Amino acid sequence: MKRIMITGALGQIGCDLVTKLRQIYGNEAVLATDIRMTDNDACQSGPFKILDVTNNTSFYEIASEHRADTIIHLAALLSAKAEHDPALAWRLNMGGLLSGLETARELSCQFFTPSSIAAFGSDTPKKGTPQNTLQRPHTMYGVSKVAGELLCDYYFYKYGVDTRGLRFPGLISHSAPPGGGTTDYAVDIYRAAVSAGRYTSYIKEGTFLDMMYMPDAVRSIITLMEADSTKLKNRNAFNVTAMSVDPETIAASIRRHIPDFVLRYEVDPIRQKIAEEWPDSIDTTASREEWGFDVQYDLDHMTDDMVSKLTQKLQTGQTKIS
Ligand code: VAH
Repeated sequence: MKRIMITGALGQIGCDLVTKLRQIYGNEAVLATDIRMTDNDACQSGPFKILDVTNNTSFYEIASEHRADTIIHLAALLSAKAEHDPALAWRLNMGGLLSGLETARELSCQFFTPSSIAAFGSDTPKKGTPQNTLQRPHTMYGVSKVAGELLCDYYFYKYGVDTRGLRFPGLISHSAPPGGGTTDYAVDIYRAAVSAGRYTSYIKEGTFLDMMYMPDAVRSIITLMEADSTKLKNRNAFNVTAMSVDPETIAASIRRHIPDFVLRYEVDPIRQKIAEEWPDSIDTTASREEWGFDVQYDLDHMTDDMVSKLTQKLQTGQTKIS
């Protein structure tokens, strides 16, 4: 990776990934793009372009002008929003992916796009979910993730495009608010705990889901993209996770800092149904063996950092964090 173009740069992963890649490769080497511009650091600290990823011509022209050798394609509609408008989700998630893959093919770029544990369905083994197993999701987001994994495989085998991807769990970050996912509760709970000392969860107690702290997710993308291509057997869909938690386990970790933290429940049936489709805990053997995946944050280490960073933001009035 030398000259990188990122789509969806203002999203939850994009905000942290742009910052990290610019630290490593230099501001000018990392072009951030998104459908809109904001005062976010991704727009201010280096090159930024407005891009509708479903516009194939724009995607190609912007990548070519940047002389990109790597495309990191993050723009997508997440699970809860996708269930609200499945047709839009299909157009954006698959149309944008196809534009990105065609651009990567024509410009000989390396290509990364995330899959998700949402690529598994209710018939998939829930504990220790294997790298290769049944994938029959009943959400539009999950369908687009399975189709995306297969499309990226196709571009590798048909055209030799160096496509790579990770099946991410829920990702937790203090930098960017979540954007329409089902696991967003695991971000909101920290923001609410620090700002108000209480949170009402839309996901039921006992609903265990895989999660990962954003610094580990960003490091995983960079490690995978720099790995030896000849060693990647599962290249577009590596299972990665750091922990399996439910609202109660996160609350217990938060109470190590905020002893009076109160957790209540108002279950959202739509997002609860989505969450119950997903694994409790996935197996990461292939990632560890094929490209050296590891994590630096367990639940308590993540909580320590989240509470510290969000408290700093609250005290300095940096952002409205609740
Ligand atoms: C979502 N955060 O909730 C995303 C993620 C595994 C969940 O793909 O839709």
